[in-house]
Amino acid sequence: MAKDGKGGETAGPVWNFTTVSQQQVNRSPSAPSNPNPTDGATNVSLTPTLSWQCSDPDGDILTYNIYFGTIPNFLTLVRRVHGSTSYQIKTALNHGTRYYWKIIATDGKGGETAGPVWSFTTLLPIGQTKWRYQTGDSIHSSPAIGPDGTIYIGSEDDYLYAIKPDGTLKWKLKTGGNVFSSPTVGVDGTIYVGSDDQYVYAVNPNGTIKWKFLTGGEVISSPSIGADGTIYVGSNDKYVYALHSDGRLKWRYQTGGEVSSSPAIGADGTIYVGSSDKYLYAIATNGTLRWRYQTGEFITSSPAIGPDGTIYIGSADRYLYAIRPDGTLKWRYLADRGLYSSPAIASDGSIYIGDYEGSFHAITQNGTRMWVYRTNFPIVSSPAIGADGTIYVGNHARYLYAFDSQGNLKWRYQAGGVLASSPAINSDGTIYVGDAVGYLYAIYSDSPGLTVSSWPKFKHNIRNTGRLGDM
Ligand SMILES: [Ca+2]
Ligand SMILES: [Ca+2]
Repeated sequence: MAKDGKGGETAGPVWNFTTVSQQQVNRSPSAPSNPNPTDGATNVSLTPTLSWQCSDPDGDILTYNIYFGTIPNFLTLVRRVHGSTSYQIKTALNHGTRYYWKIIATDGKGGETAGPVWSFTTLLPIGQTKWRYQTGDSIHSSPAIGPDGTIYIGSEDDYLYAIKPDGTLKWKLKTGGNVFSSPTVGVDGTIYVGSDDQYVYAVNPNGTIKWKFLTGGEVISSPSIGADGTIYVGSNDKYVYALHSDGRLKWRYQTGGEVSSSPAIGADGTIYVGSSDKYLYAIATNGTLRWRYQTGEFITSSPAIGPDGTIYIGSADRYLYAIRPDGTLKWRYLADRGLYSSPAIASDGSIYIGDYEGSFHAITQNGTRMWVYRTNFPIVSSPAIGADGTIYVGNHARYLYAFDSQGNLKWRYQAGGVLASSPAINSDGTIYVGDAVGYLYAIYSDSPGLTVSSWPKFKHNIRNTGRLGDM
């Protein structure tokens, strides 16, 4: 009402308002939460069911817009579901891929709440090819993996190869003969390898020769590296060589036969190596003989060393020998045929080795048989044991086998040629192995690297250093 103080008076209309009750204000849904697969999950199925939790404070039935994709900022609406908090992806996703997803909840009354972006990674195609690289001739050499993930392997096309983790060539270095020898990588990245041209090569990580040392025979043995950087390697001239890291001769020790076995270095620096003269040798770091142990046939197998210092080595006489550090026999185990490959040791101390009959043996620390898997084709590849206990080994039937610790076949991978090369397991689960038609394979596995044991593979570790305790 307005008065002007002069008698004039005009009444306006009556206005009113009502307070709105809280029930009538629409409230937005809560933020979607509790995703499944959980945020950051790995090894997720290729057809996962996505689920989440969400509610509306008003009890509204919610509709969810599902955004999905491989680029977090560019997710696309793939589905709208009403009243349900799950959705199964029916078209298989890609293996080993990280996917991102987000839920936007709407209540049909204008209320809308977006959840955070979640992600998960699908499982890898276990037992399938990641890539393969073809060299010019057969591969009997076993791969070593450098600190940057480069894979080094020799081929009978006379080259040492450096292959990038994506399967492309980094460089190759021509030697004067077949490279049967398996490369070894030093802590500084230097690669050491032997060749049929009778040289031991030290190669810089860029593929240039640092030095080469001439022996008197083919170098099939794989170099091992002592704690002080000394390089130990056998030659078919019957000698075991100790070389300074600059390539000078430190000493050499003459055995009675060709030394294609690769040295294993014990905790005290003792060098253990087999010879075709049937003996296992224990040589002190100064080049003198500590002892030798005679087996019944020639030795091409390379020693593995147990957690208690026991030396395990196979002989062509069909026995796996367990020799105490003082050179006395602990036990011997009879295989089905000659042993030409090398044992590996699991985290519980059990020993694995394959024989030329094709039988793969699991043996306790006491020398008794745990199980045998008969592949029926010769095994000259040495096993590698994964962090999950899976054992990988190749055979002449062109298969790479994956056994569980009970001796059950998990899967097998068929290569193009005989697998005489011994597998290496990278920390990401990729298995590298070469075959007799010249391919280096990268194969997916679910073993996150090597098992923690005293000797999980040929040459002890992925760098092939052959020294107990070396990482
Ligand atoms: Ca609402
Ligand atoms: Ca050749």
